[in-house]
Amino acid sequence: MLRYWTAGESHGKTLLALVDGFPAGLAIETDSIDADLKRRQGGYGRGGRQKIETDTVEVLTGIWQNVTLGSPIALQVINKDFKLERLKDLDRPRPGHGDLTGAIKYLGSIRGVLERASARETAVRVAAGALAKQLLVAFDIHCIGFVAELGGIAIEPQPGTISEQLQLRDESEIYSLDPSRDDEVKQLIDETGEAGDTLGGVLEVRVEGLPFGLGTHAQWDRKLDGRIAQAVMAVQAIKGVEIGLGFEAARRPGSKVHDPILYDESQKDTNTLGYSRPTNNAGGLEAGMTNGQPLVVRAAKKPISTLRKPLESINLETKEAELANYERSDVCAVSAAGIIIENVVAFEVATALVEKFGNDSIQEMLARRDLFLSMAQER
Ligand code: EPS
Repeated sequence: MLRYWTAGESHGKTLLALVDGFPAGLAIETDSIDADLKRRQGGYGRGGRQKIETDTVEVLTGIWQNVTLGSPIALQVINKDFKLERLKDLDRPRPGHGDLTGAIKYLGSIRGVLERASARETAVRVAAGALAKQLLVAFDIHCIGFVAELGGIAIEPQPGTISEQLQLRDESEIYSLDPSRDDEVKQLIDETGEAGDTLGGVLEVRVEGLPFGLGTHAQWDRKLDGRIAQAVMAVQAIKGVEIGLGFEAARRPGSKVHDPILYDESQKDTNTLGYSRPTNNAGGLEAGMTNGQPLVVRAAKKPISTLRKPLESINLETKEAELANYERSDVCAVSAAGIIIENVVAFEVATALVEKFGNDSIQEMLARRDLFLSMAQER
């Protein structure tokens, strides 16, 4: 079983991810983990914190001479803005953050909840996902996460291969797949920031090169669509997840939803085993299993809840009506969320990959993948 946990507070000493069940024998490049950490810090509309931090990963355990050992891998991203001991508590909870509910649930301070609820923790989720992506690349599986909509502006992705689209995303300050729309979106972010407000958006993740049969129909908690939905929904500020057509599938008749099945023998040796689908409304998943088509996941991110022009709140000490606390924050972290969602989806795909092909060593996994493909071709 491949899994991970994280630890750390937003302004605490450090952030940690403990990745357990990662196969032995994979050469790891920390540079590509760092590249994703840098991307996560970027995107237009970020606040002052990102000028302080320069996130890089430190591998503490589980890798020797750049190669995974099959033992737990501890990843660390140190907080430069470590000041937790000096920080005061808040008294006026911010609507939309965990402040009020957390202080009541734990019978404690707002600070004690917000520090862990903060999206700062996603730095190490990205590190764990970027590690998992290196496992996926060994199977020629590639992922991209991008901004499909920001503050109500839809940005149609330009078509292309994943590597072309990754390049396009790097050209966009919004991390969309159409950099020509950047100015319009940046203007909206600027105007919103000047008004003391914040913006949300819609992220899309695509994963290509998936073999048939990752995940299973056989038990609810092992269905890959369910696992992806949990991982994505568990990212800070995500309020909705769709796979393939998502909610739109509910509005159409079956003939306009389901993807017909075609066969072309010349493609028998590929991951698709020769089966093609003229549409991919299922988003690559049927009955909780990958169906040889690209995985398509979308997520709705709400606007950041720390508003420079705060909403009404209650002072928890006096119970008097007052405006919510304001702490330095971002106007828009939608672009960063595209990177985060890409990495959490990648981790779930890697989890399903090791469930299908084992997780002792990368060599055995690849041999088992080849054996499975040759057996499936004969099916
Ligand atoms: C966050 C508040 C801000 C964000 C933070 C998430 O941090 P700070 O209070 O230090 O300004 O910038 O995100 C990050 C620090 C990050 O690295 O993504 C929050 O309250 O959720």
